[in-house]
Amino acid sequence: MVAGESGLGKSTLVNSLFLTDLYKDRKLLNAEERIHQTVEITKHTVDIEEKGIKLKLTIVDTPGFGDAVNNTECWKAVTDFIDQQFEQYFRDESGLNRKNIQDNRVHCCLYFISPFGHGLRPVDVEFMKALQDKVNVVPLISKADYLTPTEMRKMKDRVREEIEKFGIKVYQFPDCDSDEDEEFKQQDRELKECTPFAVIGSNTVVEIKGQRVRGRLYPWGIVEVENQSHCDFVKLRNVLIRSHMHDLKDITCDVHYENYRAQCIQQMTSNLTQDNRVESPIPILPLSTPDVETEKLIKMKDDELRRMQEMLQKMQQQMHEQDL
Ligand SMILES: Nc1nc2c(ncn2[C@@H]2O[C@H](COP(=O)(O)OP(=O)(O)O)[C@@H](O)[C@H]2O)c(=O)[nH]1
Ligand SMILES: [Mg+2]
Repeated sequence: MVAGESGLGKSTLVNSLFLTDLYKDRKLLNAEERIHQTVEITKHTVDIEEKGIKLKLTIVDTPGFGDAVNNTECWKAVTDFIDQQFEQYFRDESGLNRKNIQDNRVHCCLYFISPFGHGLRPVDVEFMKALQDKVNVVPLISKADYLTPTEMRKMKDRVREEIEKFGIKVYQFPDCDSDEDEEFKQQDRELKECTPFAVIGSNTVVEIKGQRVRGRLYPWGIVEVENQSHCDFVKLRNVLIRSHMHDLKDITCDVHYENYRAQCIQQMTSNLTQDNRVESPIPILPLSTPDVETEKLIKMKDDELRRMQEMLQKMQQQMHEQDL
């Protein structure tokens, strides 16, 4: 998923990242084919092949904030969308056809930071905080071609410091195993030092020395999306679909989804313990069939309730006898 302010190049980057094949045989996109402003959450599914393994990747593009006059809670549509995917998964998991669940949970959110400012803005801090317990947040500095290498280094340092200062939980690249070879460890170190990744997106293919590459053509030269000395695009793509894809999925499943699931079960049980004659203010999730664990929890709560009622009756009886 991509999120962040409008106009930072989210849709363009998504195109550059995964939709390459769509444009394989074309030279330059004409005006009508250029990306339009994103006005609603849209999903694209692409088939990619990585080392002979076929993957179905879903990309969720979100309309950027900043176009509206009031940006209060501008992350709501995005966090709601993430919750909806968890809810669907929770229902499917509790249903009969548990083996064939389609996993639409959001495994990663690329959060775009503007290269024009001085680090994070308050809205960035709030947006990322709203996301941090629901999804793996990977912050990116967009439109890297706007900054010189020195400016970019400063910007990265600043964003890293502010993430720390404001206590924002972004995706943590896992430590690499101590038995890995030195070259791998070095690459891993470089990767971590490079964060937050600076990226450049482009929908156009330009020709450099007879080779067609994705790039941006300026009067003074060409910026190449996949040139590692121009930006971190290649690193980002590797992280997402090669090196860290499994980790992103694992964290989603073990941490973010578990959080959601625990909250759901808590809500369900608190609904059940309320007097059932009184209409519950929080609607119980209309699950098709509760799974074994949920049923166990419900039974436990029922037993507890029964015990409490018995105790209450006994106490009342004792009080009554004392009165007599
Ligand atoms: N200089 C520069 N411009 C970019 C880059 N990526 C996108 N743009 C341009 O920024 C504008 C907004 O891009 P878009 O992808 O629609 O942004 P979104 O609103 O975040 O989805 C378009 O004119 C793009 O061509 C980039 O990396 N560098
Ligand atoms: Mg867009």
